[in-house]
Amino acid sequence: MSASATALPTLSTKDLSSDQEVRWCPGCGDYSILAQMKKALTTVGVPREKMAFVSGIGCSSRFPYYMNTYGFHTIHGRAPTFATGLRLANPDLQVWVVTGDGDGLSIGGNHTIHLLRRNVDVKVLLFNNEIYGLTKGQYSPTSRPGTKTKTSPVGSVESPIRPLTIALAAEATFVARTIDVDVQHLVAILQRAAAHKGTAFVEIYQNCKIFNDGVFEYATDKSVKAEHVLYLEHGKPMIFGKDRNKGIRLNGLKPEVVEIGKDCGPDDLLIHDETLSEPTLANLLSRMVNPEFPEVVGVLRAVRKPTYEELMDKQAADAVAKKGPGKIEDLFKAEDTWTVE
Ligand SMILES: Cc1ncc(C[n+]2csc(CCOP(=O)(O)OP(=O)(O)O)c2C)c(N)n1
Ligand code: SF4
Repeated sequence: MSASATALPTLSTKDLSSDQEVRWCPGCGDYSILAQMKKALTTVGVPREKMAFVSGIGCSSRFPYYMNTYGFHTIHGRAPTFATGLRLANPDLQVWVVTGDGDGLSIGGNHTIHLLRRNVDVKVLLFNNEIYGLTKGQYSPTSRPGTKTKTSPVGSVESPIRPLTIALAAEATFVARTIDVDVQHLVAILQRAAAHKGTAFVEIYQNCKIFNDGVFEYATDKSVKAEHVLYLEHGKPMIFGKDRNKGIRLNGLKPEVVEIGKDCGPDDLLIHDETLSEPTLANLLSRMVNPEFPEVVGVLRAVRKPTYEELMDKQAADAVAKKGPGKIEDLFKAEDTWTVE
């Protein structure tokens, strides 16, 4: 094989930028995610004509217009379904879904869950701003209790969905969280998602400057974030805090915040293992919510299981091996037909 046949394509962020004018509000967190996505994709070794972005409806769902790749702006909540068909029909495409908390967890919650349980090789980026941005600020399934909006003027009384807990309940094989303004972390997580074989689910905390400004300030403000964010690292103890003196210990089935040197030694802390096939620990991490706990960012779970495509290909190959190639006419004329009289 010649060297040129094996060389990986070299892309610049400019190659990945479309000629469309970006129409998000000034200061929207979506700008950073777009910029980091382009950076991440320059390193994954996939030509841009082999990448496709699929979205539903929402501000976040304008994303495909701004990428110089294939893109599909589809119907509200249905991006996972389009992405599944696209990927199954085009096994050499790298397929990304970009969705919002309303699009992916409210109208499209069902579709998201079924993509995850099937483990189709698609990467889902859920931009979580805890609000409906495009429709001008109604509360969403991830809004905190007490969130005041036009549709909840005296505060929402609903329990918010935890996106990562939902993904783990659907047995997702790659589950991660990152933050729009944490640029290096965001790039690294996008690269990990790109490399994962199977459905990757990434929740990105995204600031909606206009309708929910500062909702993740505890996790983004440099003066306080160390106390509220725990960076997960595979094989490392769970430590956080400005002085790196706090950690997470397991007390029976409950995680608890402890002070190192006062409540316990460093060896008593939980060690992060993203490869556990049993998702209970990842589930506990996904349920840690500010202010009681630091919120985790990083990869909660990364396991390899057969993808939907692999299972489908094997099933077809087994059927051909057992019964021969078969013909469509034989299928139509098969005995299992009914006559409606
Ligand atoms: C069938 C249908 N129902 C409702 C709407 C109105 N609608 C458009 S976008 C949206 C939610 C957007 O919120 P989110 O997914 O969180 O995205 P964001 O705009 O915050 O990025 C809704 C309810 C629609 N376009 N179509
Ligand atoms: S409404 Fe919010 S999410 Fe939508 S573009 Fe503006 S800042 Fe971004």
